[in-house]
Amino acid sequence: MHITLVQGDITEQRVDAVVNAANSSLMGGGGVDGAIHRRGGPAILEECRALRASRYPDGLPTGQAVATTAGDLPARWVIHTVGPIHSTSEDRSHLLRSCHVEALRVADGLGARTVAFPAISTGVYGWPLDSAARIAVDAVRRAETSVTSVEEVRFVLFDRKAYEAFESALAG
Ligand code: AR6
Repeated sequence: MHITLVQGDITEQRVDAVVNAANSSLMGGGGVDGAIHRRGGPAILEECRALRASRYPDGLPTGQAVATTAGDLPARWVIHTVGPIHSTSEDRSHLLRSCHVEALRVADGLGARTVAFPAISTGVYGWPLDSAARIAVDAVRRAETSVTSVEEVRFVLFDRKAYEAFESALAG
């Protein structure tokens, strides 16, 4: 499996699956989540509503992942995961790690070969970039050792600062 970095917009990626930094409600929001629903169109929200009505009546728990159609996006699937809100009093890094591992597990189940991740939890959820980048890269590298159909994990970073944080994490 290759880990690659791109500076850009995740909604424009031609990959099998894009990962969404969602919230438990699965009903959309700002940041990556807002962009994915806007560009992907109503089919995504429709499947999210169905998931809430069936598997996740109380919402998708933090650290877990679930797939829907990608609607009008160039990707085939959106894998929604809920990152932890950063806390200075509690270590929630296992939950951020879990987002990456679970999203890859779902990708594997779908047969996805290329998967794009945003910098989960580093926007509205306030996780410091350098720390989030280390956790994300480490989680994906560990998952790499298990049998997986995923050939490329592409981190798609919105700005230069995020790109550089992931670049350092990859080099470390
Ligand atoms: N492509 C790639 N990266 C992006 C894009 C984009 N189109 N837009 C923003 N980013 P955030 P979180 C970057 O806030 O912190 C939502 O309201 C952004 O610069 O999207 O996990 C959800 O509904 C940042 O580095 O996700 C939840 O309520 C990173 O993506 C909550 O925000 C993540 O920022 C989740 O917060």
